[in-house]
Amino acid sequence: MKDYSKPVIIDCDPGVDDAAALFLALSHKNLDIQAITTIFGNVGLQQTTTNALKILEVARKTGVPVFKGVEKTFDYRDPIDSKNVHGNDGLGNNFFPEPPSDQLMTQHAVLATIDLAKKFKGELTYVALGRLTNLALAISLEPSIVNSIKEVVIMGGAINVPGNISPTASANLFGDVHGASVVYRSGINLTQIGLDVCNEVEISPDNQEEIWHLKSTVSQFLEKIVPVHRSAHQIGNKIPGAARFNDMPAVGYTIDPTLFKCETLRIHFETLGEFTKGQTVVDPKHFVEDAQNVNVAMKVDSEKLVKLWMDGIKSYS
Ligand SMILES: [Ca+2]
Repeated sequence: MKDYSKPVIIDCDPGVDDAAALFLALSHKNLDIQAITTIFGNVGLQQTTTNALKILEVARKTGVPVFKGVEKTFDYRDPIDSKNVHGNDGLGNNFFPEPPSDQLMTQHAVLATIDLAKKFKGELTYVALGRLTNLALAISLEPSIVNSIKEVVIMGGAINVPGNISPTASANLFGDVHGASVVYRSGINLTQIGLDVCNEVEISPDNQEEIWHLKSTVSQFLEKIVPVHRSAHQIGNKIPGAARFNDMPAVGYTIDPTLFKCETLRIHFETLGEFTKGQTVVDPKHFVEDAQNVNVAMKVDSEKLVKLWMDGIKSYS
Protein backbone atom coordinates (compact mmCIF):
# COMPACT_ATOMS: atom_id res chain seq x y z
CA MET A 1 0.00 0.00 0.00
CA LYS A 2 1.37 3.40 -0.96
CA ASP A 3 1.74 5.85 1.90
CA TYR A 4 0.16 8.86 0.26
CA SER A 5 -2.79 10.95 1.35
CA LYS A 6 -4.98 11.53 -1.68
CA PRO A 7 -7.57 14.31 -1.80
CA VAL A 8 -11.07 12.85 -2.08
CA ILE A 9 -14.72 13.83 -2.20
CA ILE A 10 -17.08 11.23 -0.79
CA ASP A 11 -20.57 11.50 -2.22
CA CYS A 12 -23.04 9.46 -0.17
CA ASP A 13 -26.59 8.78 0.99
CA PRO A 14 -26.18 7.44 4.53
CA GLY A 15 -27.38 4.68 4.87
CA VAL A 16 -25.99 1.96 7.09
CA ASP A 17 -23.34 0.76 4.64
CA ASP A 18 -22.39 4.38 3.89
CA ALA A 19 -21.77 4.80 7.63
CA ALA A 20 -19.54 1.71 7.70
CA ALA A 21 -17.66 3.02 4.65
CA LEU A 22 -17.32 6.57 6.03
CA PHE A 23 -15.90 5.34 9.33
CA LEU A 24 -13.21 3.51 7.37
CA ALA A 25 -12.52 6.53 5.14
CA LEU A 26 -12.35 8.95 8.10
CA SER A 27 -9.93 6.67 9.93
CA HIS A 28 -7.32 6.21 7.21
CA LYS A 29 -4.21 8.29 6.61
CA ASN A 30 -4.24 7.55 2.85
CA LEU A 31 -7.37 9.69 2.38
CA ASP A 32 -7.52 13.44 2.74
CA ILE A 33 -11.29 14.01 2.77
CA GLN A 34 -11.91 17.43 1.29
CA ALA A 35 -15.70 17.16 1.34
CA ILE A 36 -18.60 14.89 2.05
CA THR A 37 -21.41 15.60 -0.38
CA THR A 38 -24.91 14.25 0.10
CA ILE A 39 -27.48 12.90 -2.30
CA PHE A 40 -31.00 11.45 -2.06
CA GLY A 41 -31.03 7.66 -2.09
CA ASN A 42 -31.50 5.28 0.81
CA VAL A 43 -33.70 7.99 2.34
CA GLY A 44 -34.49 11.56 1.28
CA LEU A 45 -31.85 14.30 0.98
CA GLN A 46 -32.61 16.06 4.29
CA GLN A 47 -32.19 12.81 6.19
CA THR A 48 -29.05 11.66 4.33
CA THR A 49 -27.50 15.07 5.11
CA THR A 50 -28.47 14.85 8.79
CA ASN A 51 -27.05 11.31 8.86
CA ALA A 52 -23.75 12.42 7.32
CA LEU A 53 -23.43 15.08 10.04
CA LYS A 54 -24.32 12.48 12.68
CA ILE A 55 -21.61 10.11 11.42
CA LEU A 56 -19.02 12.91 11.61
CA GLU A 57 -20.16 13.74 15.14
CA VAL A 58 -19.79 10.08 16.20
CA ALA A 59 -16.37 9.85 14.53
CA ARG A 60 -15.37 13.18 16.12
CA LYS A 61 -14.20 14.54 12.76
CA THR A 62 -15.06 18.20 13.12
CA GLY A 63 -12.87 19.43 10.28
CA VAL A 64 -14.66 17.76 7.36
CA PRO A 65 -17.19 19.98 5.54
CA VAL A 66 -20.54 18.63 4.34
CA PHE A 67 -22.24 19.95 1.20
CA LYS A 68 -25.87 19.17 0.47
CA GLY A 69 -26.65 17.96 -3.05
CA VAL A 70 -29.82 17.38 -5.00
CA GLU A 71 -33.07 15.72 -4.01
CA LYS A 72 -34.44 14.57 -7.36
CA THR A 73 -33.15 12.46 -10.22
CA PHE A 74 -31.36 13.93 -13.24
CA ASP A 75 -34.68 13.89 -15.14
CA TYR A 76 -36.29 15.62 -12.14
CA ARG A 77 -38.40 12.80 -10.76
CA ASP A 78 -39.16 11.91 -7.18
CA PRO A 79 -36.74 9.19 -6.15
CA ILE A 80 -37.34 5.69 -4.86
CA ASP A 81 -35.81 5.00 -1.44
CA SER A 82 -34.49 1.93 0.39
CA LYS A 83 -36.12 2.44 3.78
CA ASN A 84 -36.98 -1.25 3.81
CA VAL A 85 -33.24 -2.02 3.98
CA HIS A 86 -31.89 0.90 6.05
CA GLY A 87 -34.86 1.82 8.27
CA ASN A 88 -37.11 4.87 8.03
CA ASP A 89 -34.31 7.16 9.30
CA GLY A 90 -31.66 5.50 7.10
CA LEU A 91 -29.78 4.40 10.22
CA GLY A 92 -31.62 1.32 11.45
CA ASN A 93 -34.70 3.06 12.92
CA ASN A 94 -32.74 4.62 15.77
CA PHE A 95 -33.97 8.19 15.23
CA PHE A 96 -30.86 9.66 16.85
CA PRO A 97 -30.91 13.23 18.26
CA GLU A 98 -30.11 15.92 15.68
CA PRO A 99 -26.35 16.39 15.22
CA PRO A 100 -24.68 19.83 15.25
CA SER A 101 -24.89 21.54 11.86
CA ASP A 102 -21.70 23.68 12.04
CA GLN A 103 -20.06 21.50 9.38
CA LEU A 104 -22.90 21.98 6.89
CA MET A 105 -21.72 24.45 4.27
CA THR A 106 -23.98 26.83 2.38
CA GLN A 107 -22.42 26.09 -1.02
CA HIS A 108 -24.20 23.48 -3.13
CA ALA A 109 -22.52 20.06 -3.44
CA VAL A 110 -22.41 20.29 -7.24
CA LEU A 111 -20.60 23.64 -7.15
CA ALA A 112 -18.25 22.47 -4.39
CA THR A 113 -17.36 19.45 -6.55
CA ILE A 114 -16.48 21.69 -9.49
CA ASP A 115 -14.37 23.98 -7.28
CA LEU A 116 -12.47 21.06 -5.73
CA ALA A 117 -11.89 19.44 -9.13
CA LYS A 118 -10.29 22.70 -10.28
CA LYS A 119 -8.33 23.21 -7.05
CA PHE A 120 -6.88 19.68 -7.09
CA LYS A 121 -6.55 19.48 -10.87
CA GLY A 122 -5.45 15.97 -11.85
CA GLU A 123 -5.27 14.83 -8.20
CA LEU A 124 -8.85 14.55 -6.94
CA THR A 125 -10.58 11.21 -6.44
CA TYR A 126 -14.39 11.19 -6.33
CA VAL A 127 -15.92 8.29 -4.43
CA ALA A 128 -19.59 7.77 -5.30
CA LEU A 129 -21.50 5.75 -2.71
CA GLY A 130 -24.97 6.67 -3.96
CA ARG A 131 -26.90 7.76 -7.04
CA LEU A 132 -24.70 9.60 -9.55
CA THR A 133 -26.92 12.68 -9.90
CA ASN A 134 -24.57 15.20 -8.22
CA LEU A 135 -21.66 14.14 -10.42
CA ALA A 136 -23.82 14.10 -13.57
CA LEU A 137 -24.89 17.67 -12.82
CA ALA A 138 -21.32 18.77 -12.11
CA ILE A 139 -20.20 17.30 -15.46
CA SER A 140 -23.12 18.98 -17.24
CA LEU A 141 -22.31 22.35 -15.69
CA GLU A 142 -18.51 22.15 -16.08
CA PRO A 143 -17.51 19.48 -18.65
CA SER A 144 -13.80 20.17 -18.06
CA ILE A 145 -13.97 18.24 -14.78
CA VAL A 146 -14.06 15.05 -16.88
CA ASN A 147 -10.37 15.71 -17.45
CA SER A 148 -9.46 17.29 -14.12
CA ILE A 149 -10.85 14.59 -11.80
CA LYS A 150 -8.22 11.87 -11.50
CA GLU A 151 -10.56 8.96 -10.83
CA VAL A 152 -14.21 8.33 -10.04
CA VAL A 153 -14.74 5.25 -7.88
CA ILE A 154 -18.34 4.04 -8.14
CA MET A 155 -20.15 1.65 -5.87
CA GLY A 156 -22.49 0.10 -8.41
CA GLY A 157 -22.86 -2.12 -11.42
CA ALA A 158 -22.90 -5.89 -11.89
CA ILE A 159 -21.07 -7.86 -14.58
CA ASN A 160 -21.16 -11.61 -13.83
CA VAL A 161 -23.70 -11.51 -11.01
CA PRO A 162 -27.37 -10.50 -10.87
CA GLY A 163 -28.53 -7.08 -9.76
CA ASN A 164 -29.80 -6.33 -6.27
CA ILE A 165 -32.85 -4.28 -7.23
CA SER A 166 -33.77 -5.90 -10.55
CA PRO A 167 -32.49 -8.98 -12.42
CA THR A 168 -29.66 -6.89 -13.86
CA ALA A 169 -29.24 -3.59 -11.99
CA SER A 170 -27.59 -2.38 -8.81
CA ALA A 171 -29.61 -0.01 -6.62
CA ASN A 172 -27.29 3.00 -6.87
CA LEU A 173 -27.34 3.06 -10.67
CA PHE A 174 -31.00 2.03 -11.01
CA GLY A 175 -31.97 4.86 -8.64
CA ASP A 176 -31.08 7.45 -11.31
CA VAL A 177 -30.43 5.86 -14.68
CA HIS A 178 -30.14 9.16 -16.52
CA GLY A 179 -27.60 10.54 -14.07
CA ALA A 180 -25.62 7.31 -14.28
CA SER A 181 -25.78 7.37 -18.07
CA VAL A 182 -24.24 10.87 -18.17
CA VAL A 183 -21.34 9.69 -16.00
CA TYR A 184 -20.75 6.44 -17.92
CA ARG A 185 -20.83 8.22 -21.30
CA SER A 186 -18.79 11.24 -20.21
CA GLY A 187 -15.35 9.70 -20.71
CA ILE A 188 -14.35 10.43 -17.09
CA ASN A 189 -11.85 7.94 -15.63
CA LEU A 190 -14.17 5.39 -13.98
CA THR A 191 -13.53 2.51 -11.63
CA GLN A 192 -16.54 0.31 -10.95
CA ILE A 193 -16.65 -1.42 -7.57
CA GLY A 194 -19.82 -3.37 -8.19
CA LEU A 195 -21.71 -6.35 -6.89
CA ASP A 196 -19.15 -8.76 -8.39
CA VAL A 197 -16.86 -7.86 -5.49
CA CYS A 198 -19.26 -6.39 -2.92
CA ASN A 199 -21.12 -9.71 -2.68
CA GLU A 200 -17.87 -11.36 -1.57
CA VAL A 201 -17.19 -9.11 1.43
CA GLU A 202 -18.94 -10.32 4.58
CA ILE A 203 -18.37 -9.23 8.17
CA SER A 204 -18.86 -12.50 10.06
CA PRO A 205 -20.74 -12.71 13.38
CA ASP A 206 -17.36 -13.30 15.12
CA ASN A 207 -15.91 -10.15 13.54
CA GLN A 208 -19.02 -8.20 14.52
CA GLU A 209 -18.71 -9.39 18.13
CA GLU A 210 -15.09 -8.25 18.15
CA ILE A 211 -16.21 -4.78 17.07
CA TRP A 212 -19.13 -4.58 19.53
CA HIS A 213 -16.77 -5.48 22.39
CA LEU A 214 -14.63 -2.39 21.71
CA LYS A 215 -17.34 -0.26 23.34
CA SER A 216 -16.07 2.85 21.59
CA THR A 217 -18.51 5.54 20.45
CA VAL A 218 -18.14 4.33 16.86
CA SER A 219 -18.54 0.63 17.67
CA GLN A 220 -21.60 1.26 19.85
CA PHE A 221 -23.14 3.36 17.08
CA LEU A 222 -22.50 0.58 14.56
CA GLU A 223 -23.98 -2.00 16.90
CA LYS A 224 -27.19 0.06 17.00
CA ILE A 225 -27.53 0.73 13.27
CA VAL A 226 -26.48 -2.63 11.78
CA PRO A 227 -29.29 -5.09 12.79
CA VAL A 228 -32.07 -3.84 10.46
CA HIS A 229 -29.67 -3.72 7.49
CA ARG A 230 -28.13 -7.10 8.32
CA SER A 231 -31.58 -8.76 8.41
CA ALA A 232 -32.43 -7.30 5.00
CA HIS A 233 -29.16 -8.58 3.51
CA GLN A 234 -29.21 -12.24 4.54
CA ILE A 235 -30.33 -13.68 1.19
CA GLY A 236 -27.26 -14.85 -0.71
CA ASN A 237 -24.93 -14.55 2.28
CA LYS A 238 -22.27 -17.24 2.48
CA ILE A 239 -21.88 -16.80 6.25
CA PRO A 240 -25.20 -16.86 8.15
CA GLY A 241 -25.59 -13.73 10.27
CA ALA A 242 -22.88 -11.85 8.37
CA ALA A 243 -23.22 -8.11 7.71
CA ARG A 244 -22.54 -6.79 4.21
CA PHE A 245 -21.64 -3.16 3.66
CA ASN A 246 -21.75 -2.66 -0.11
CA ASP A 247 -20.31 0.86 0.06
CA MET A 248 -17.27 -0.19 2.05
CA PRO A 249 -15.26 -1.88 -0.77
CA ALA A 250 -15.28 1.35 -2.84
CA VAL A 251 -13.55 3.13 0.05
CA GLY A 252 -11.27 0.10 0.49
CA TYR A 253 -10.24 0.35 -3.16
CA THR A 254 -9.56 4.08 -2.81
CA ILE A 255 -7.29 3.37 0.15
CA ASP A 256 -5.58 0.27 -1.30
CA PRO A 257 -6.30 -0.72 -4.93
CA THR A 258 -3.96 -3.73 -4.62
CA LEU A 259 -6.72 -5.58 -2.72
CA PHE A 260 -8.66 -5.83 -6.00
CA LYS A 261 -8.16 -7.48 -9.36
CA CYS A 262 -9.56 -5.21 -12.05
CA GLU A 263 -10.18 -5.57 -15.78
CA THR A 264 -10.71 -2.86 -18.36
CA LEU A 265 -14.14 -3.50 -19.89
CA ARG A 266 -16.00 -1.53 -22.50
CA ILE A 267 -19.33 -0.68 -20.90
CA HIS A 268 -22.62 0.67 -22.13
CA PHE A 269 -25.00 1.84 -19.41
CA GLU A 270 -28.56 0.75 -20.22
CA THR A 271 -31.39 3.25 -19.55
CA LEU A 272 -34.31 1.71 -21.44
CA GLY A 273 -34.82 -2.06 -21.11
CA GLU A 274 -37.87 -3.39 -19.30
CA PHE A 275 -35.68 -5.81 -17.34
CA THR A 276 -32.25 -4.38 -18.11
CA LYS A 277 -32.70 -0.71 -17.20
CA GLY A 278 -29.70 0.24 -15.05
CA GLN A 279 -27.47 -2.61 -16.27
CA THR A 280 -23.78 -2.15 -16.95
CA VAL A 281 -23.67 -3.98 -20.29
CA VAL A 282 -20.28 -5.21 -21.49
CA ASP A 283 -19.70 -4.42 -25.17
CA PRO A 284 -16.35 -5.96 -26.20
CA LYS A 285 -17.17 -5.98 -29.91
CA HIS A 286 -17.95 -2.26 -30.11
CA PHE A 287 -21.61 -2.54 -31.12
CA VAL A 288 -22.50 0.57 -29.12
CA GLU A 289 -20.88 3.78 -30.25
CA ASP A 290 -20.80 5.64 -26.94
CA ALA A 291 -19.69 2.75 -24.70
CA GLN A 292 -16.59 3.65 -22.66
CA ASN A 293 -13.70 1.79 -21.12
CA VAL A 294 -14.21 1.27 -17.38
CA ASN A 295 -11.80 -0.19 -14.84
CA VAL A 296 -14.00 -2.90 -13.30
CA ALA A 297 -13.20 -4.75 -10.07
CA MET A 298 -13.79 -8.45 -10.74
CA LYS A 299 -12.11 -10.02 -7.70
CA VAL A 300 -11.29 -8.90 -4.16
CA ASP A 301 -9.11 -10.19 -1.35
CA SER A 302 -12.04 -10.08 1.05
CA GLU A 303 -10.03 -11.29 4.05
CA LYS A 304 -7.58 -8.39 3.76
CA LEU A 305 -10.37 -5.90 3.04
CA VAL A 306 -12.35 -6.98 6.12
CA LYS A 307 -9.13 -6.62 8.16
CA LEU A 308 -8.61 -3.12 6.74
CA TRP A 309 -12.14 -2.21 7.83
CA MET A 310 -11.77 -3.80 11.27
CA ASP A 311 -8.46 -2.00 11.85
CA GLY A 312 -10.10 1.27 10.84
CA ILE A 313 -12.95 0.80 13.33
CA LYS A 314 -10.50 -0.27 16.05
CA SER A 315 -8.55 2.98 15.58
CA TYR A 316 -11.38 5.00 17.17
CA SER A 317 -11.09 5.38 20.93
CA1 LIG B 1 -24.87 4.38 -0.27
